Amino acid sequence: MTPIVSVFAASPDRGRGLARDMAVRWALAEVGQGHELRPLWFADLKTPEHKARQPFGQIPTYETDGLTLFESGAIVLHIAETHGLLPADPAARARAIAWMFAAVSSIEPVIVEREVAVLLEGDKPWTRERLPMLEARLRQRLDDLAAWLEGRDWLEGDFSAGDIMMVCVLRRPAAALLMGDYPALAAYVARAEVRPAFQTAFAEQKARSDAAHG
Ligand code: GTB
Repeated sequence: MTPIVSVFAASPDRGRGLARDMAVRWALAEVGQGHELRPLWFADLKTPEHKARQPFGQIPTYETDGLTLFESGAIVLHIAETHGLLPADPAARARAIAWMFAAVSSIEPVIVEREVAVLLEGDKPWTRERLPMLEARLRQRLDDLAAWLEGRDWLEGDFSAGDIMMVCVLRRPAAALLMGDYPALAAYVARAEVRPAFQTAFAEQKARSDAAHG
């Protein structure tokens, strides 16, 4: 069966490739696996029908041959495992998977915390005091990641699913804003963005967004 990916019918990021279906689309493009889309409006997300696919009523989901999967990281891992987007050597494979977890559990939370403080708590009295601390935490993670990437093209040997997850996280606005201070990270993201599969996935989500938003 051709896999089905649920995506926003009209992505609020207006085609910047920031919604989490981007990682799934990119992984599918890397392995040359076609897919169909299930475009959903916000009102569709919290229906029992969609919550049966995604317990939290979010996108993306992935449906294929008797499997319905949620969580972009788990979906990318499944695609990587079934289509060879991870190293064959078991130790190298485990390291690549570790980087997928690092992206979503060590790097992304400090980015999201900074974004939430500005976007959702910007009017709260404590935000002004918290922001320097949140920025310092984010910079600490970016410092360490930049040090790791020094002299490396990809996180661990060849390009892998770990890079897909990490680059998608680094493209989030709060991190993207700091890339000028991190040339090694900026170069890493740029290297990923010129990959044909990234370009394909980006163009596809942008075309859908342009059509929806006009
Ligand atoms: N942990 C889940 C996963 O990775 O799959 C998180 C999924 C998720 O957050 N989905 C969002 C959603 O469905 C869409 S991506 N939200 C609707 C809801 O919760 O009701 C959200 C998103 C938008 C913009 C950026 N950005 O600007 O960087 C990143 C993510």
